[in-house]
Amino acid sequence: MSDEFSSDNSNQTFADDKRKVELPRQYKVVLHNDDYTPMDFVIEILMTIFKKDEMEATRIMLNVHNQGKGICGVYSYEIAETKVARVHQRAEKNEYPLQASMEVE
Ligand code: TYC
Repeated sequence: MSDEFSSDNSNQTFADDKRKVELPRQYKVVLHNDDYTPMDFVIEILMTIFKKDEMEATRIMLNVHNQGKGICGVYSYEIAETKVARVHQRAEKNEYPLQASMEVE
């Protein structure tokens, strides 16, 4: 064996290998402000779906409230998509207009 499939793991084998390693894309989940969703509900969403502690959840919620939108986390495509869907499901169930979206990091 002569190339990357070699079982020789010495660094020399790979020292001049400049081939690019492509990392999977990451996606920001963005929360959007509105005039109707209660602050406490948004904090609850950030704590349960985005695993933030109460201080961080409050900080993110107030940032979204004041700036119009804000990042609540960065994830792989599938995880980001699932979190956006969970936000919308829970908002709809409670009849709030809360919106989330995803953007390429
Ligand atoms: N603006 C809302 C209020 O005053 C609170 C809010 C914060 C709503 C963040 C959505 O993503 C949001 N009740």
